[in-house]
Amino acid sequence: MSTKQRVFSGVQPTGEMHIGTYLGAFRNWVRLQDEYDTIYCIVDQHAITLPQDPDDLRRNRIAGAKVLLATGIDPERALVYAQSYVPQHAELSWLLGVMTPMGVLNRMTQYKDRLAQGHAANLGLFSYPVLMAADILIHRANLVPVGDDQKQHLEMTRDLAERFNNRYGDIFPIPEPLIPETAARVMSLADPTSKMSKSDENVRSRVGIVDPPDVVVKRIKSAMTDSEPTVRYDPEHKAGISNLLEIMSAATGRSIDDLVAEFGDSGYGTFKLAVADALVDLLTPIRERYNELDDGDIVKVLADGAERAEAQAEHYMREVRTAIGLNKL
Ligand code: LTN
Repeated sequence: MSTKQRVFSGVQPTGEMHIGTYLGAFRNWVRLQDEYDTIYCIVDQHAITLPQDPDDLRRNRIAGAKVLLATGIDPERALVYAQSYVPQHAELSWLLGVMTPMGVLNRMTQYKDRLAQGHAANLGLFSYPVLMAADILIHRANLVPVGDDQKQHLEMTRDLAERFNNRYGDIFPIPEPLIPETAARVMSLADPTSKMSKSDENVRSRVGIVDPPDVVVKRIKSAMTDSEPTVRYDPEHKAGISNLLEIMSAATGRSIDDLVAEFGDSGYGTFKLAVADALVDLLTPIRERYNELDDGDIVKVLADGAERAEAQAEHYMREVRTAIGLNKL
């Protein structure tokens, strides 16, 4: 077995993947393949904690995996599969659930946000972080690349692993967060004080990873800015322009200072076109690969991945069941 550290992360197959997810996560996932034993999971059981149309869910699962491969995730190196194909996730989630205090789940900010957004509370939405803990622990992952919004869930995962180990012996490694040096935090183009989100009803708030160039240009041109004409970095007073600077910096690798030096006085129109150009350059190879990939091949990648993931998960689950006293005699 490989001695590399193991990395696990997941992405929900809900709607179109946008540049925030690419620049904040996938781009880093691609790099991690070189150094780690990587597992990337399409977490469709998490997706259904909010209502999903069945056909959309099937479609989004394929499209999501296709985007992953198009960005450079290589199924020969990384394990790519869908959560629902591997029943051990749900099984371990139950076993961890009996060790999870209600009070801990009640304090989860994502859960509280969902309720504040008006979603009806359901048991799955409440225990979402327990399923996430199961995703990570089922593979004995050591490292988990997550953004700020998932840190609390990862913290809870660590606590659960420790509680389990204290009670039943040393079974799970305690997973560490992996915060990339270069993760961009991309904000909404329509409201640059909130994160770019695929659940935002306003499609003008985002750029899709596989959007064609004319759409990229249109979205960037219509991005909300302010009325003072200088391009400078000031997230508090100039959230829109600062977001565009972040995006261009992430897309080109150039520093914000460097961009401000070039575009400071060039006017918003010129600057926006430069941002759009940089994004088109970044996204074009990804879009081309995406268009070449065939749905049938993706279905096969997910099936093969699930087979390998299930074998690994089942191997570890035997030990877990035995530790708890739930093994078949
Ligand atoms: N909740 C995460 C997706 C997710 C995940 C995971 C991430 C589900 N299971 C395990 C890391 C590890 C999200 O919405 N970004």
